[in-house]
Formats: sequence, C-alpha cells, structure tokens
Amino acid sequence: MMKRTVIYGGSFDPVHKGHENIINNLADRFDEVLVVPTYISPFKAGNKTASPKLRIKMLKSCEFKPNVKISTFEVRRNKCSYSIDTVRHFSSPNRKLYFAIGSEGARTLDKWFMADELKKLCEFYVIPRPGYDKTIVEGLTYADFVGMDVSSSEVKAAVAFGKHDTLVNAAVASIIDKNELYRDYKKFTDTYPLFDMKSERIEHTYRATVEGIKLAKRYDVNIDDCIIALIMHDIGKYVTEEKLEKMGIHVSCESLPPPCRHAEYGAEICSKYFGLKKEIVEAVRTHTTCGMNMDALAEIVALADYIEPARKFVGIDEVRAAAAIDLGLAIEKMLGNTIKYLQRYNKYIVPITIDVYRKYAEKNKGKFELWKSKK
Ligand code: DGI
Ligand code: FE
Ligand code: FE
Repeated sequence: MMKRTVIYGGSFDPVHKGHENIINNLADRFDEVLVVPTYISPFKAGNKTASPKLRIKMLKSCEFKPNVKISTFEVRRNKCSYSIDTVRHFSSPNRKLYFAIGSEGARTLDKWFMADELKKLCEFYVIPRPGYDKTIVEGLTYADFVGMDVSSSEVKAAVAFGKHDTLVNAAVASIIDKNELYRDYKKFTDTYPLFDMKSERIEHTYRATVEGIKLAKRYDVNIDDCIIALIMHDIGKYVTEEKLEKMGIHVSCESLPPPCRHAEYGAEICSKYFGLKKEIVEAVRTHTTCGMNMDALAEIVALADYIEPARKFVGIDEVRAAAAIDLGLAIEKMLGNTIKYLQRYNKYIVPITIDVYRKYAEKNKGKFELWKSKK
C-alpha cells in the first residue's frame, strides 16, 4: 500500500496558528504529514531567532493529529539543506511524496536547486496565501484550502506589545515567555511610558505594525526596518518640545500645523535617542505629510498607518484595494483623500503634501486604467 506523504518544511520560528491550521488541514488530506523545521545558522540566533531545540520544543507542544510527525532531519544535519536532500531522505518505494510550498515558492520553482530531479521524486502541493498572487502555475497541484494570514514576523512584533498569545497557542506562548524569546523589539515599546504614549495610541501602533508587515512581505521590503519604523511612527504624538529639549533633542516645528508636528518629533527621537538608521528616521518623518523622496519603506509606513483595520476614513476601501496592487497608486489615493478632507474642514494643507500628490498622480497617469475602470 502506497502511503501518501506530504513534507511541510519551514523555520517555524515560532510555529503559529497559521502553521497549525495548515498542518491539520494536511493531516486530513494525506496519510502522513512530515513537519521538517529547517536548520538556521547559529550566527543568526539571538533575540530574533530561537535555537533549534526551542523551535522543536514549540512544535512538539502543539496538538497535532496522530499522522503528523516532526522530523529533526534538517536540524540534525547541522547545515542548510536543499529540498532535494530532504526529499531524497524521505523517498521510499512505499511512499508517494508530496512537497508543500507557498504561492511564492510556486512562482520561483524553476530556480530551485535540482528542480528537475525534485519534480521526478515528488509532486508539489501549493498552499495559497490569502491576498497573494493568484496566478496558477501549470503542472502543480493546488490545495483546496487557503492558508491563514499570519506570519512569524507578526508574532515577533506582537511580543513587543505583549499580544503574541493571540497568534500562537497557549503552550507556545508560555515557551516564548519562559525563555524570553523574540524580545528584540521590546526595547522600543518599553520606552513608550517615557514618551507619554497613551493606550489607544499603542493599540493603533500595533495594528499599523501588523499591516506594515503584510505590505513589506508583499513588496519585498526589509521587514525588520518596517517593524521598527511602525513601532516608532507615533512616538512623538504626546511629547512637548520642552520635554525633548531636556532630553537633548532640539526641534522646532513652527511652520508645521500641530497635527503634523509629531512626525518631526518622532523622527528626531528615532535619530537622537535611538540612533536608528536614516531610512527609518525618514519614514517616520514623512508618515503624516508624505515627502518627495519616499522609498518603499516610507510609502509602506504612511500607508499602513492610514489603512490599519480600525481606520474608517471616507474612501479607505479604495486605498486598501490599491495597496494590494501598487504602492504608488495607493499613495495617490491616500493623499487625494487627505487633501479633500483637509479642504472640506478648511484646514491649512502643508504644501509638500500637494506636491507629493501631484508627483504620484503624474507618475501613475495612464497606468492602472483597467483597475480604475472596474471601480
Ligand atoms: O498620527 P495618526 O493619527 O496615526 O495619523 P497621521 O500621522 O497621518 O496624522 C493624521 C493627522 O494629521 C490628521 O488629523 C490629519 C492631519 N494632517 C495630515 N496632513 C495634514 C494634516 N493636517 C494639516 N493641518 N495639514 C496637513 O497637510
Ligand atoms: Fe502619526
Ligand atoms: Fe499613526
């Protein structure tokens, strides 16, 4: 009797509810599920990455169905494995092997090491992620379920807000707590009281950070930078210039309307107090008014702040839809809305905001006609 066996690899750093959901779905559809955590170089370990021992401990603490097995094959080899090594290891005459991959993997498959050999040994089983490219690659099998929209990066950001227990099961959360895993971003949230951050603002910041991680993945922007910039984006919201002066941070924003000053304060705090790199500082600086030379990181920070799930601005759904297609298009829509809103309430509009809007509108001219006509 041939056993239908599926291999599901990943760093599981940490295993979260999205993985558990996928593993249990696989367990319903295959005779055997082999969960294979990857080796991670010890040089990468530290606050951002858990040791192999703990990653396996977290996996073993999950309640999987009896046909799920956790394999230490890759971890034990003490070096990075290619998929071909793992597939060869589990090949046997009484197994029909499947190899689970995400939609991203499906598109890049041909570039994989020994792709042709791999295709002879196993069948690829694609698990689409929600919101991802829906292009179907021919010759691959697609799962009849969709993965959940959770990622390990979100768990790491959630640790800084004490919210990881919503994304991982209770046993995994307690391993994270006991071993003080993933505390990297906590040094930023720990300073919130110093800058008088209010609890609603912290909730908004967390939602914007999660939104930013999704955009960073979608647009291939450094996730670590994106998390830090969003955790810090509103840090200047409640501090006064006097307080900053006492901390040795000199700022003067008289030319800016009061609602926009916090971005400038935040940027100076990021630079002078935390010594953060320029890209992050500038992303914080431009998050409210936008700027003429925004990079993708700055675009994501401004957008994630604007479209986080609790926001209810007029026209926000169009900005959300645009953000799934193109960052520049989404910025144009966002600034269009903001300018209309400020005009309606007769508020002073910072000239740069209008310049940036025009720049993006010009750049997008003639593009996305099909998308716009569907609206
Ligand atoms: O800090 P958040 O509330 O999360 O969001 P934000 O940094 O985008 O700030 C939003 C506020 O800034 C909102 O009240 C609108 C205001 N704003 C944005 N651009 C301008 C502006 N206010 C004035 N007066 N002029 C602007 O150009
Ligand atoms: Fe803000
Ligand atoms: Fe904000």
